[in-house]
Amino acid sequence: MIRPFRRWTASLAVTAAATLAASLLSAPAEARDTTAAGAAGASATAAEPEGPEQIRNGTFDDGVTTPWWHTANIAFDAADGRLCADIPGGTINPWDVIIGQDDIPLVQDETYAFAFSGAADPSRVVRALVQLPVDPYTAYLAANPQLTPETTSHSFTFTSPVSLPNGQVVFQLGGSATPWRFCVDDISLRGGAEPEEYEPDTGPRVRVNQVAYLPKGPKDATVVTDAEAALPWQLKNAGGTVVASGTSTPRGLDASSGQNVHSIDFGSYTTAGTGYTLTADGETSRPFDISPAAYQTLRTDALKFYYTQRSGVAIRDDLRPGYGRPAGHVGVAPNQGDTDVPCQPGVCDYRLDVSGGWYDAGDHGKYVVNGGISVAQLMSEFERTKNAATAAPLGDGMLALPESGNGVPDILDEARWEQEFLLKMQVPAGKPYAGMAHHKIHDQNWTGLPLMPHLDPQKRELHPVSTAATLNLAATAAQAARLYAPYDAAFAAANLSAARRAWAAAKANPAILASPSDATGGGAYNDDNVADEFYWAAAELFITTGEREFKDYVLASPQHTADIFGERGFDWGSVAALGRLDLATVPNDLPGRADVRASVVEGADAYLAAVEAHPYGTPYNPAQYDWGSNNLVLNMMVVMASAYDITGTPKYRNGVLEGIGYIFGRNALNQSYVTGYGEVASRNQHSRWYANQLDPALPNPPAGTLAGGPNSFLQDPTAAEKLQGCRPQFCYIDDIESWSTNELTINWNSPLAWISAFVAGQGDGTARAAGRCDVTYTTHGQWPSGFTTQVTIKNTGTTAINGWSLVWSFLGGQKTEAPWNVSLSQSGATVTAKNLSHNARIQPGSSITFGFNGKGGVGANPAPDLITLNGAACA
Ligand code: 9MR
Repeated sequence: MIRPFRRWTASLAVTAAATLAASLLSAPAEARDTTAAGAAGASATAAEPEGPEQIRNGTFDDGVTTPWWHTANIAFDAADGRLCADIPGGTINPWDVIIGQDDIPLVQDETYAFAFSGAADPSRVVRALVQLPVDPYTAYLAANPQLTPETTSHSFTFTSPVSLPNGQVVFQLGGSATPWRFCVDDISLRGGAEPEEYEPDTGPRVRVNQVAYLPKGPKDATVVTDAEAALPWQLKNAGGTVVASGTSTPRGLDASSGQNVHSIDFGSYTTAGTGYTLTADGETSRPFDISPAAYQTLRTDALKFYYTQRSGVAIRDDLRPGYGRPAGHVGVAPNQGDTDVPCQPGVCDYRLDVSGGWYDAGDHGKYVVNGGISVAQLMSEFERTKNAATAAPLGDGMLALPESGNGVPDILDEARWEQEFLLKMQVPAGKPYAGMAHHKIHDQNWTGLPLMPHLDPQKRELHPVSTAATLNLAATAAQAARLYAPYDAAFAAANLSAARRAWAAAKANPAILASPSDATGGGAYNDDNVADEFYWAAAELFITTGEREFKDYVLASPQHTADIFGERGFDWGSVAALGRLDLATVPNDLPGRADVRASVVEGADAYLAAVEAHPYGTPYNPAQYDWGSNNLVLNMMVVMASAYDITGTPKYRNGVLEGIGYIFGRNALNQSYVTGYGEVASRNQHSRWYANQLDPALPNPPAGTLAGGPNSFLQDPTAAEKLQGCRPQFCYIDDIESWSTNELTINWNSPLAWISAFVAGQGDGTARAAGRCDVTYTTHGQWPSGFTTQVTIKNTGTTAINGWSLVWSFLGGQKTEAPWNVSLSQSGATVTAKNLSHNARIQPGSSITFGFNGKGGVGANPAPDLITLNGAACA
């Protein structure tokens, strides 16, 4: 995976309908053209106000065009130190062709001078606007200067009737029957207040996990101080009584924050309670709990996030009070999709119904590669409940979904919403590239904020197929085939067939890469290395089917043995870890599986060492933080948690419990990155419909929404303006306009959900009890319609077992029948075996044996990794 950094994304483009509304509704404050060269015959008086310059890059001196954006029907360049574009003929309205700049602050009652020099060849009248960036696009200045082949200067003054952080300057250039060329230079908007220097409020210098520590888990904090020597600290309960004290450990200068810091370990204090504070160096931390309770709600909130991201269906206010909204993109005007979507011109000659799925993020786009990792992580969160000793059940009814009560675990209902969309993105049989998946579907042009999904008037388009998207489909469909088999055999079979078709198509087209420049109206999600996607898909297909072709591919792939747990974790573009983790944690018969499991533990060792080395306890410590750094932190914790599931060794679990502190407030900004969790938390994530910061009538993101997190590359204008020179941990701002540091996405909430379920499963943090049983589970015969299995339980403890209940899960759709020496019941893939009266008692050192016939299951039928006896895991 190699991804470009420093990409400026044009976040907005006005729409024809909305701009029409603006031009009808609004009257400019003043639009007097004081044209220097006299093209319009006006006087050459210079415009009045002399305030600070509000336009960024108005002179194009460096030959760069950022942060200017344009509609998709033109290209522009600044090669000769001014901005020029060939404007096509044949458009109808002025707003059919636009060049603009966003995020221009306007201050109410301030007077501004807007000026530029421009040329049109042949001559044209253009529209120059300073306006509200969203419907109703109110114009505060609307001018119609005439431009000629000879460059002329134009200036205008107006008084802003509003204060706005995100005003917009646009040149509307459409409406000409014939083509012409437009050039502009020295664009200036002077006036208003000097932009305030941004200084984050980081509160007290003692930094804690503001959400909660587990009573029996590790408890670490960080204090920012000039002191070189150890400092005394005190832990106080809600009543202010000191309940523990000690001294800090000086940690020196932390490069990720530029701060001199000490760490504090108060893990020996284990009493549950709320409202604790930690005091050191004269500063008192924000309050926190010592309790597992918050993680019980977070594990559901982090998953509930997905229902409100759903496209193609009305969000019910009774299920999410305050978040109900009409169905988005179901073909009801002004929406144009997604029930009958064409391809981009020249890409295909058919249309697809690609309605449904989740919106990717704060935009209305839907992208297969990002949907892929998201749905995979949700499915893996569920699959973990079948295979991990400390996973709490994820049942039906826990997420308040429309599907709640249907007998299927809610997390699978939610994941299915996306998986069904991914299946729809596959090219139908008989068409070119049949079996491949379209990379993405999104608006033709970027839309502005706020914009409810059902109000998006943009044309929706399918973009070309890609090998990466196709392999995402193969991997998730293969995983879905085994997980949904107990609940819906037809859906499982459809997934397996789609996965096989996708795999074959990807093998036949192994290098169709998404273009990095395909980023108008939606993200590019380009990835020029798909070896990891091939590996992930082969791993899932092998786990589900057990078939030779996939086993051979996995074993031959260099990805299988490569060190894939690097210092930047993994994410949507580097997915080998998804395959490796599933091969390690989901039962399968791969030769050398012990080495696969060992490789995960080795990766976890490196992350654990990084947690311990970092004074803020994060495993993520590159010199520069990436876009979505919080999801990288959380994915590293998935590796540590998996090592705990594999080994049962408490240090890996403790690494996770310490590492989450960084996400929940033990960081340089002293804030939690999860809405609704922690005393001070992100709440203005970039989103077109949770845009409360721009429109108080709209909500903030729901509780349990993760923010992208610090991004050293400052890839949006707000970050670039406010965070220049930031140390990595400071490269974040809780501002809705900062999409490169503060967006929300489906693939960032998925590791949050996974990890909060892991933490919730740890109860109060007491290390899990070792079982006193040794179980052998042997499938003696396997034939097309069934199998026969024998199970022996040996009591390895020192006292008699008197009555037993043994629990394990099948990989897929297997069902038990014809038991002997045992009473069996099954829910989904999970079987509970109970003793009969004659074999209830097992003496120390003795064994009992029972068996059953089974049927069903379309593929592999491995022995389970996890069998519990009376609640404790057997060896
Ligand atoms: O998460 C993506 C990040 O890894 C990329 O560096 C970045 C630039 O291509 O794009 C991010 O994804 C955004 C996508 O392009 C559009 N939807 C919102 C995504 C999150 O910001």
